[in-house]
Amino acid sequence: MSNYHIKHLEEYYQVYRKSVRAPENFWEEVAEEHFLWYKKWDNVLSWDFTKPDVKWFEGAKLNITVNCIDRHLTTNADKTAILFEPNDPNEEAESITYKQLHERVCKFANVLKHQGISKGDRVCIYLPMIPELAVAVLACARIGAVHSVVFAGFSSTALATRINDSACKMVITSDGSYRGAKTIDLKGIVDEALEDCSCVDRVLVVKRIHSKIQMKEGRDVWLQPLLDKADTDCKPEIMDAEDPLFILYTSGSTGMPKGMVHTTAGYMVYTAYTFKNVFQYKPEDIYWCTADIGWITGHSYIVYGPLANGATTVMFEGVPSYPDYGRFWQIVEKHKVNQFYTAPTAIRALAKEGLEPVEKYDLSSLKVLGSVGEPINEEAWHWYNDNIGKKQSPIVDTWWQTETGGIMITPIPFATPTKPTYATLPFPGIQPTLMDEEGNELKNNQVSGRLCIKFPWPSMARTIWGNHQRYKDTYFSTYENKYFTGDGAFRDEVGYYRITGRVDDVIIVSGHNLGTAPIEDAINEHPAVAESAIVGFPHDIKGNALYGYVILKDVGETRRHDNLRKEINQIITEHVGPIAKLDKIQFTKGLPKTRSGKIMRRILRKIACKDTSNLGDTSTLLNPEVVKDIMDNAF
Ligand code: 7RM
Repeated sequence: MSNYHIKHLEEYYQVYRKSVRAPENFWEEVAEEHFLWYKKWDNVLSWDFTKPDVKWFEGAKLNITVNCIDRHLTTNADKTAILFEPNDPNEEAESITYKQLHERVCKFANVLKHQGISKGDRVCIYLPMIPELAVAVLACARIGAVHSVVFAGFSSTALATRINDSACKMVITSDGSYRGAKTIDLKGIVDEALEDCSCVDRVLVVKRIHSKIQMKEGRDVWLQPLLDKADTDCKPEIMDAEDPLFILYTSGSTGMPKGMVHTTAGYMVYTAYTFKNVFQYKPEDIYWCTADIGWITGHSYIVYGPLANGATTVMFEGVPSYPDYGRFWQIVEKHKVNQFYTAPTAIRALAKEGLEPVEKYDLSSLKVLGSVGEPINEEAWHWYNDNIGKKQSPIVDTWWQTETGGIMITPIPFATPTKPTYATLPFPGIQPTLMDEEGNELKNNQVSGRLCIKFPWPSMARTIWGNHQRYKDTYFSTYENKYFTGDGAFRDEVGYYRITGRVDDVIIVSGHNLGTAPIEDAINEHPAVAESAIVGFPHDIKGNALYGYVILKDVGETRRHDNLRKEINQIITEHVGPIAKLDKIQFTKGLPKTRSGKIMRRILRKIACKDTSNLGDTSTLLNPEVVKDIMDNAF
C-alpha cells in the first residue's frame, strides 16, 4: 500500500495511526518515494519546541525547481504546467507546458544572476497574477535566492516595511495591473515605497498594461530585453534541506508584520503530499485555486504543491465579478476544471448574486471543491455543495496557516465523510490538541479550546525573519512544548474539528488576516485622532468587517464627522491597504480599559456585534461609565 494516495476512511485511520506512531519513518517513506534528491538526509527529524528549533531531512541536498519542473520533462514535457486565464475574457488564455516553464524559469534565473542576485539574497516580488509571478518565484528558487512575495494589493508603506525588514536587494514588479475594469499603478506604488528603502538597487519591470511609467535611471530596467538575451539553461543551485526557500509576511497582533521563514525540503515534501491527497489529483486533471500567489495558499497550492505533482494549475488574473458574476463558472466550463479551491468570502459574494450566473455554465467537470481562509458558515457551505458541486463533489474545508506552510486539518475527499462547518480530521502526521486557558490539555471529545499542535511537521515555519525571540513568544510560549495556532476550535463526538476563529487580535476580513495594531497605528496618525480601537463584527459577505472606535483630540472638533471618516479610511488605505478600510467609525469620548491600561476589546466587540445583553465580567474596568456612553451612541 502506498501511503501517498488515501482512498478510504479505514485507510486514512491506518495511515494516520502509522504517522503518529512513527513520524520519522512515515515522512521518510514519503520523501524517499516521490522526490529527486542530490543527496539523501542523514537525519529525518530533530526538534526542540523550547528553543524552538526544528530540522527536517538534515543533510539532504536538493533543488525544489528540479522537483517541480525538470523531473517532469522526461515524461510530461508537453503537458500544460500553468494555464493562465487573463483578467479580460476576450484576451486569449495562455498554456505554458513544462518544457516552456523550464525555459522561462531558467532564463529568468539567469537574468537574476546577471543582475547580481546570488544564493541567500532576498528578492521582493510585487506582481499581479500573471505567469511572470510564478516564473519569478521559481527563478529565485532555482538559484537559491529567498523570495518575498508581497501581495500586490498592499500599499506603498506596507511594501516598504516588508522590503526593509528582510533587506531585499531587488524588487520585481510590473508597470501596472488589471483588476476587473480598473488598472492599478503598481510601479508608482513601488517608486513611492523605495523612497524609504536604501537596500534595493535594482527594479525589474514586467510590461503588462503598457502604461506610461517613470523608470529611474541606474535602478529600473525592463525585464523583457534581459530575458531575450538570457541563456535557456540554468544549472540549479544545490540547496541544503534547511536552507530558506522564502519569506512570507503575515500580520501579527502587534505592529510589525511577521516574516515567516520556510525552508526547502520539508516544505516541498509536505505541500506535494498534501496537494495530492487533499485534492485527489489525477494526472489528467485540471486544478484551479483562485487565491493570489501573494498569500501562502498561492505559494503552496498554486505553485509548489501542484507543480511538484506534475499537475496542470490554473492561474487567474482577474476577479470573480468581472465582467460579471459568472466569471468563475465560465472559467470552470472553459477549462473543464476538476478541482476548484476558493475562499468562503468569494462563495458568499457569489451566492448573493443568485443562481442565474451559475446555471449558464456546465460545471460537470468538477470533482472536488475546496475552501480555505476562514470558517465557512453553514449557509455558504450548502450553497457551494448544492449549486456548484451538485451534491456530487465533496467539499474539503482545509484549515491551515501561513505559519504551517500546508494544509493541517481537512477531509480526504471520498474517504472522510464531510460535515458542514467542520474541517474534520488532522492530515497524517499532524497531532492537534485543544487546551484550556489554564494550560490543561482537553483530552475528551465534545470540548472547545485553543488549538495547538503537539508534534512538528515538515512544512512548519522555522522562524520569523530577524526575530527568533518573537517566533518563540508568539507560538511556543503560551503552552509548554506546543505550537499555539491562535485559533479556537471545537472537537465533536467523533473527533472532528470545527475551527471557531481567532482568539487574538487578528481579524479575518474577506479571508485576509488583519492585525488590529497596524490599523490603529495608521488611524492614530491622523492629526485629529487621540486614540482608537478596532474590532470585527459579522458581515454577510466579508465574514467580518471592521468597526473602529475613535477618540478625537479635540472633543469640540468642528469638521463634520463624515469628512473625518473619509480621511481616516484614506490614511488606512495608504498605510495598510484598502482591504483594511473601516465599515463603521464611531467617535467616542473614551474606551473601556482595564486598570493595567489594556483596552477591553471583548466589550467593544460585543457592542459592535449588537450583543450587549451580557457584557461579561466588567469588574476590572477602570471607567465603567464610558461603556454606557458607547452603547448609547453605537450604530
Ligand atoms: C491558509 C490561510 C490563517 C488563519 C487561521 C484561521 C483562518 C484558515 C480556515 C480558517 C476556519 C478554515 N493562511 N483559517 N483556514 N478558519 N476554517 N478552513 O488562510 O495565514 O492567511 O490565515 O485563517 O484563523 O489561523 S493565513
